[in-house]
Amino acid sequence: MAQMTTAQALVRSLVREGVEVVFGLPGVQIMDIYDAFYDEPSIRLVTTRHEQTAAYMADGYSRSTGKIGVALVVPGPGLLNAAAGIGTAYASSSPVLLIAGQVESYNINQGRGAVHEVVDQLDVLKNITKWRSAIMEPGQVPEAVHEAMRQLKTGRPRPVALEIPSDVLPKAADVELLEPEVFPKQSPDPVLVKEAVSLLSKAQRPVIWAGSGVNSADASGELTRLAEAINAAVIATAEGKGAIAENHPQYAGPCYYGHGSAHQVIPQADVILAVGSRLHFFAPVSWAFKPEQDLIHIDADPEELGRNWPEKVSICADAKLALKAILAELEGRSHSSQWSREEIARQRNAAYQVTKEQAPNQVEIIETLREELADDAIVISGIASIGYWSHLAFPVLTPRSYLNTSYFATLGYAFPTALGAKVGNPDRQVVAFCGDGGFMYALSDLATAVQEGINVVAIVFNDGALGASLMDQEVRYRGRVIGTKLHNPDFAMTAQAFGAEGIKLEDRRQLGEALSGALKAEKPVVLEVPIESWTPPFQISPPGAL
Ligand SMILES: Cc1ncc(C[n+]2csc(CCOP(=O)(O)OP(=O)(O)O)c2C)c(N)n1
Ligand SMILES: [Mg+2]
Repeated sequence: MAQMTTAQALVRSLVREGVEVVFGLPGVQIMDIYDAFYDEPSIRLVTTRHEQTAAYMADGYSRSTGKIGVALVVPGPGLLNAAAGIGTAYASSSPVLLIAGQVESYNINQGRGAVHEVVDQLDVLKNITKWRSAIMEPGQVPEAVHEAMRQLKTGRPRPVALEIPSDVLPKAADVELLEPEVFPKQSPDPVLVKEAVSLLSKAQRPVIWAGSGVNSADASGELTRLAEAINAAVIATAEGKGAIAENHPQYAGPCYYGHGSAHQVIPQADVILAVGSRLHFFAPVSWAFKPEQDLIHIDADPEELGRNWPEKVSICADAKLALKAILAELEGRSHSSQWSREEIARQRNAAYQVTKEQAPNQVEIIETLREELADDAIVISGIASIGYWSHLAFPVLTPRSYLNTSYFATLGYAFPTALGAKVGNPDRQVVAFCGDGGFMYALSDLATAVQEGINVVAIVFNDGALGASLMDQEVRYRGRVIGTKLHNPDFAMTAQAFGAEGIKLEDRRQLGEALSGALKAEKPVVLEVPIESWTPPFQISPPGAL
C-alpha cells in the first residue's frame, strides 16, 4: 500500500500493465493525469492535434504491434472528437484503451452546463466499445485498469473506455497496485475440434476463409501450416490480408466486395473453414455458401457464429489456439484434397488479371508501390482509389502489416493511423495510401509527425476531387457532378511549411524513384502523386452479383 492520487494510481497502473505510449490532448479536467506522467518517463506521451487522430494513432499502434494503444482525451467534445476513431477501432477489432476525463463528480448528469458536460457520457460510447467503466475513488483504479486489460486481451479485441471525474483525479488514498496478469485466451472445445478435423481431412476441395481474427490472434503461422497440412486454397478478406503470405502457393486470392477469386473458388469448395471473419459479403452473390458445403467457423466472438450462414461446426475460441488444436488433431492423418498448386495459382492469377483489366492504371501504381516497399513494410490503405484497389492488387507478405478500416470506411484515418503504427514500429517502413480529400482531415498532425520524429511516408493520390463520390455521380447520376470537386493546397509546399519533406510529382510514372528516396528521408514525407478519378471496385458489379 502507498499513498497516491487517483491520477498517480492510473499512470502507475498503466506502467505496470506494460503500456509504453499514450496518444492524447490535454485539458483542465485531465491535467492531474498529465502531471502524473511527469514522474513516469517510461511512458511516451504523444500530443496530437485532434482527439480523433489520438484515437486513430492508438488504433494503428495496437493493430500493427499487438500491444495496447491508449488514447487520452478531455470529456465532452474531446470524447466526441475521438468517437470516429474509436468506432473505426471497434469495426476493425482493435484493442484501444480510451481514457476520458469527466466533469466534477457533483456535476455529473446534472445538466447544469458544466464545462465539457455530456449527460450519460459513457452511453455515447456504448455501441463502439465492448466495455466501459467510471472510476470514482483512487482505490478503484487498479481493478478498473486490470479489468480493462482483461477485456482488451481476451475475446474479440475491441476498444474499452475508462472515465474519471476531474475532482476524483487529485484525491489521495492508500492504494494497492495490482500485478499484471497473462489472461488465458479461450481454448476450443475438443469435441468440436475433432468434428472439424474429421470434415477437413475428408475434404476434397477445402477452402480456408481468413479474416482479421487471424492477424489479431497472431495465428498466421498456424493458418499457413494448416493450409499446407490439408492442402487448402486460402482466400483472405481485406481485413485478413497478411494472414497468409500472398506469395504462398496455398494463397488463392483476395475477396473484396465480391471482387477477387472467391467467385471461382467458393463454388468448388466442399468444406470451408472460416477463421476470424464476420462472413459478410456486402452484396448478394451467386457464389454464396450453399447448405451442401460444410462450413466450419472459428471466431473469438460468439455473436459472429452462425450470424450469416448455417454452420456445421461453430468454434468459439482464440484463432491461434483453435488452429493449434486442429493441427495437433490432424497429426498423422492424411488429407483427401484434390487441389493442385497449379490450380490454386491459376485462380489467383485469373483474379489478378481481371483486376488488372478493370483497373490498369491503379494496378500499375500498386505494382510500383510493392516493388519499392520492403516485404514487411506497414501499409495503411485509405478510403481512396489506390486504397481500395490495393485490397485486390497489393500482395501483403507479413501479418499485421496492412491496415484498413473494415466496415467503418472512415475517410481521413490513413495518415494518423500510420503515425501510430510508426510509433510502434520505428524500424519498419510505414506508408499511408491517402486521397487528397482524406489526407486533409488530419493535415494538422503533420505537426505531430515532425515534432515527434514520426517518419512515415504519406502518399497523397491527388485527383482534385472526392473521387469515389464524383465517380458515383458520373455513373449513377448521369454525370451530374456537384459538390465533389476540391480545391487543394500545394501538398508538397504545405508539408515543407510544417517542417516535413514535400515532394510533388508531375507524372505518376516518377512514383517509384520518388518513393525510394522518400523511404530514406529522415523526416516525415508527403509525396503528392497526380491521378485521375477512377471508379472504385464497389461501383463495379462483381462477378456473380445477383
Ligand atoms: C467520415 C467519412 N465521410 C465521408 C465519407 C464518404 N466518402 C467515401 S470516399 C469519399 C471520397 C474520398 O476522396 P479522396 O480522399 O480524395 O479519395 P479518392 O476517392 O478521390 O481517391 C467520400 C467523401 C466517408 N467514407 N467517411
Ligand atoms: Mg481524391
